[in-house]
Amino acid sequence: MTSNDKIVSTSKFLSLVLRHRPEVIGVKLDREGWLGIDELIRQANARGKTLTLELLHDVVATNDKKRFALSDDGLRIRASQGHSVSGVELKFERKSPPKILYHGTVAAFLEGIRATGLHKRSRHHVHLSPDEETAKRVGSRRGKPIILRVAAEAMHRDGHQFYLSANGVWLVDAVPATYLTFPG
Ligand code: HQG
Repeated sequence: MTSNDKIVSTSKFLSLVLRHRPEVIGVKLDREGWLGIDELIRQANARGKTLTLELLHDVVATNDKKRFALSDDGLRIRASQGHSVSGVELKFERKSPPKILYHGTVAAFLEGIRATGLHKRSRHHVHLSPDEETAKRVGSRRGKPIILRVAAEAMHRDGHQFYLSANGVWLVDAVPATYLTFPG
């Protein structure tokens, strides 16, 4: 089995290529974010990044957030969500959300969020978590996490569309501040 360090560094590399900057290894994702595995391995290796089919399969199988998925025929790979690259639009499943969803962030962003709600910034959607624990982990990437509650059911009733990614992340275009509850 591949070492954890190798899995983590490969996962980061795949996030870069499959979500944000495929051009770093000279490849293009298709409209739905897929990239041929042969091409990915060939192009990565040509640029000095050791990548094998076995390593890719290990990363897909063990990834903590199930970030990557293989096509049914096993020939292509894509990120399940989190893209910022242009020209890619995954067909997410439209779904009615639960009453409450959560968003993990940090104190430095609160003033902006109170003023204008949650924006997607460089990604294609605002990401919301199904539970507080997950939101805490998302916020922790930037410092001490702050958890916001999102009145998802009310938002949906008012006409906002919600999507659920294959790996369980809830996605929306934006969250107006009126649907947010701030802690404290
Ligand atoms: C903040 C990771 C000021 C927002 C995670 C967030 C997630 C505002 C940051 C996924 C704002 C955007 C996504 C406003 C939003 N004023 N700040 N009006 N509106 N923000 O990384 O949700 O590891 O694009 O609070 O686990 O942090 O990559 O989004 O802090 O699932 O698989 O702007 O990325 O997954 O940051 O994280 P991001 P996120 P992976």
